[in-house]
Amino acid sequence: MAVQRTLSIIKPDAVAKNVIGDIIRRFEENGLTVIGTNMTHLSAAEAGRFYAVHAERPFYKDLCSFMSSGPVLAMVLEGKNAVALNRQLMGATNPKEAEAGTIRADHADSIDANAVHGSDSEENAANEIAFFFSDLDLQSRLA
Ligand code: IDP
Ligand code: MG
Repeated sequence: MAVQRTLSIIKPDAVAKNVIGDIIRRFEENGLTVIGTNMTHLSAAEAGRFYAVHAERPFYKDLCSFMSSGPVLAMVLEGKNAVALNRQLMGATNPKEAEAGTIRADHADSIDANAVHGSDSEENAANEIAFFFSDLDLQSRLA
């Protein structure tokens, strides 16, 4: 398994619940390393740019409004198979379908307010990381 980087976002609902530490603990205990963090409050236009791939979906406007409703914590995670591993730790998009013990099963209230974002491919991860970070912001700690 190759070492990869992926983007995680702790969404406004989970930041408001003060569970940043619990979410990061799950990443670290499962072999992922946090190599960059950026807490920011996106404007609706910035959220719209980040989620441009969903522009035609019926939930796009609500998604942009939710993602700009409060601060988020964007993070770059590094580790073996990081893209799929992060998705596995997150659980399904709809928390009602998320496997027990996943971040969304434990912290998400609905398909809208679902606690975390995670890149879904290595290619999207590279683009999403570049949205929030410059290379100079990342501190790889590979042996
Ligand atoms: P993902 O976050 O698990 O990758 P995506 O399909 O990429 O899920 O959708 C992006 C985000 O858009 C979801 O996390 C969720 O917040 C929102 N979303 C997706 N599908 C729906 C829906 O059917 N209704 C409302 N919001 C949705
Ligand atoms: Mg997605």
